[in-house]
Amino acid sequence: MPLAPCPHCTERPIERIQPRSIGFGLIRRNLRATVSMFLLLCGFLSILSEVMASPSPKRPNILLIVSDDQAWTDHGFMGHPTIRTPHLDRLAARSLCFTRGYVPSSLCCPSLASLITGRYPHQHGVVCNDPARPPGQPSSNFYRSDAYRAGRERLSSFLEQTPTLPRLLRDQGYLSFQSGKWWQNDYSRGGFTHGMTRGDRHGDAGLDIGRVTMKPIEDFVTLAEQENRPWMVWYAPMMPHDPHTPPERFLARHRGTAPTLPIANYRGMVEWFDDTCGQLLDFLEKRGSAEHTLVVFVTDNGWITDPQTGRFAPRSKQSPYDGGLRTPILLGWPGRVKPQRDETHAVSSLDLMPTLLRAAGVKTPHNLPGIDLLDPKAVRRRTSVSGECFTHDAVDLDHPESGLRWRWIVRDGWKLILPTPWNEPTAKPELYRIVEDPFETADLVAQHPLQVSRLRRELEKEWKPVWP
Ligand SMILES: [Ca+2]
Repeated sequence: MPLAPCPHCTERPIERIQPRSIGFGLIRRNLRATVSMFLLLCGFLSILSEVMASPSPKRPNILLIVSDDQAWTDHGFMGHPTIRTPHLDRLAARSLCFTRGYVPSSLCCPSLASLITGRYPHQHGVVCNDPARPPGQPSSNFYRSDAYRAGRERLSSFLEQTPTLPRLLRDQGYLSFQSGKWWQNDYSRGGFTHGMTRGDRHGDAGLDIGRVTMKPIEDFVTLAEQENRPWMVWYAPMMPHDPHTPPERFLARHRGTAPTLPIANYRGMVEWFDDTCGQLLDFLEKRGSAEHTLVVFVTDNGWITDPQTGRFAPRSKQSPYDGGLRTPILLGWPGRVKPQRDETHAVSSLDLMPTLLRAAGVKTPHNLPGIDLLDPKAVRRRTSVSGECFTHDAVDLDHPESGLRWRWIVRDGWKLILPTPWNEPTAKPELYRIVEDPFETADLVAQHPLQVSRLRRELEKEWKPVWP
């Protein structure tokens, strides 16, 4: 019976050969049939591989923009009176924009590890920036020691034991690229297929991104799209993080208007960072990739500039206050996510893992604490957001609770900060009406003891750490 011609080649229709007699004609016909079958098989395999590699409309590219050490207030779209961020403003205008976002920890390394695993630091184990340092040893010596490398190695192994966003995406055909901050040795340890960082503390060559060049990301996107593969980019430049060294074109306007030069330098850095985000967004638009790309923005932790020293002020980075924990969270996906500003619901960077996996059509690991931010019902149903802050250097990597300084929870407009007796022995619980008092000026713990007990119980339902 004649079969239909192969639509992907010019071969004649294949016929089933009936043996009639042994002879040259039969051999020739058999040979022709074998060649035809081979070509048909090649065509089939080629179609199959194309189907498996093609990004379907439900498998967007993912661009994850992670700013480093930036206060939630310091964007044009968040209402800052002086800082101009036209490119992130443009992204915010076309995004689902949560203004009340949080990271679980106000310390860089645990925050980034939570972002990429969707789990609290005590769950993935990366609770510190650095391993435990012997008393009295200067950090510069420690960073070159075997003990440091062994601790770093241990921390990286934790991320190999925990499902990560790039690893789960890779298993479904995505290519992924790490650039900027990355603490877990080689980028492959987190499951990235491509990247810049090979293992020196928090980024080595990866830290050139943004400050020196954007080309590695552009090259990666070009490569992934040439291979017809969906992609994910981790753009986590050390910006506006110090050193605060903005080019003059970003600094000039602030030099005369900021209260001090350190604040002017920081503001210039924010604008420089914004400019690099604009370069990325423009690049995607020019390539025609923007409409297939889900762009996310989040900050790893907050920052408030000390006006004199230029270092971080109290109540920002490494603190349990909103100056260290709060961040806007943006999700922009043209034609798929309705632009909207949500100033009501508290959300978390822990939500990004389930949100992005679901958007990519990838099965979400069970027991993740986060929700899908693109599901309005889930956003409305959730009652609280919480987190935990740890010491900069680990105390004991086998016992995450050993380095715990504070836990915190936001629920029903309240925020409770709960200090840990073994690391903050003189601190007391603090309670704020966080919506009306976003800078945490009026501690209401004495007036509302029942509220304190209620929120404490809520926290302890999930985890009740004890140490030693
Ligand atoms: Ca940071």
